[in-house]
Amino acid sequence: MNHIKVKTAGVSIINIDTCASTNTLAKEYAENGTSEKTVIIAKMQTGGRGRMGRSFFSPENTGLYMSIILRPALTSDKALEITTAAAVAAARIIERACKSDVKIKWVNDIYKNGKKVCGILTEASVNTDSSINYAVLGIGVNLFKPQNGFPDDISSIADSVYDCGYNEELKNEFTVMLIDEFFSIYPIIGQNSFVSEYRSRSLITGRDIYILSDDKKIPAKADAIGDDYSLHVTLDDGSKRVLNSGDVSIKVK
Ligand code: BT5
Repeated sequence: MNHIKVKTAGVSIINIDTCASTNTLAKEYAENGTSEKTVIIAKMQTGGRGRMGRSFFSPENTGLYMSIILRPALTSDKALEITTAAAVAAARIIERACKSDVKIKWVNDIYKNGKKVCGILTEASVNTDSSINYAVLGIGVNLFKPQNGFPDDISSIADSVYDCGYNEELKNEFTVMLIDEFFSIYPIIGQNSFVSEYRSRSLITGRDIYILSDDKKIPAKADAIGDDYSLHVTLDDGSKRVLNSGDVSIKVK
């Protein structure tokens, strides 16, 4: 990647060829005192990570794999809003880039025409008084068609933002837009300001879903997203539940 220039003041970008996970690397930098708004971008990852121990397919000449070091003045109960702010920013920019129907699948995935093109993983280090010491915001976006296609286990659920092979200029342009868009929302995290947009972009509201928890797969209907980004559902027996994204994942039926 060529050197890119973002509008947001104070952002510094570290470009690397490869690493296991930019989130893991960013956490090491953050532990060593690296300042907020440092962005690590890798051309590929050998051990890209998703939530709950899942992996994120991150080959070269395919995607944007980046992690942003943040030091927000927030308590840990607001940490989820880093993910949801990034989801809103990513949805806006992906929509601008591909001009398709772009939705957020609770809580951290972006879908284009029903297929996943982006995943977000935020990892926070919390002080004993519950304030956030640092957070690492990891965003992975499938920008281009992978050279050898997506692996079998995700080929039916994954897609790319652009319907073409690798194009460095497009990647640089997208990266700049996404970083600037995220930092335009970042100052209002914790103020409940973008929950309505998050809701309006929700892929699952009103739909039949499965709740995935431990080894269980529980059918339910997704009713609404709460102000705290919890998911309100109705189970098949008519009972209501409020789900926390830290405890469960969901799958659209
Ligand atoms: C995520 O988790 O999707 C979060 C992904 C975050 C990736 C970024 S890249 C930069 C930074 N460094 C990292 O190591 N991570 C972050 P989750 O919602 O748990 O989804 C994981 C699931 O998505 C997998 O189990 C697969 O089913 C599917 N998946 C894996 N790779 C994919 C891809 N490239 N595109 C679409 N779906 C994928």
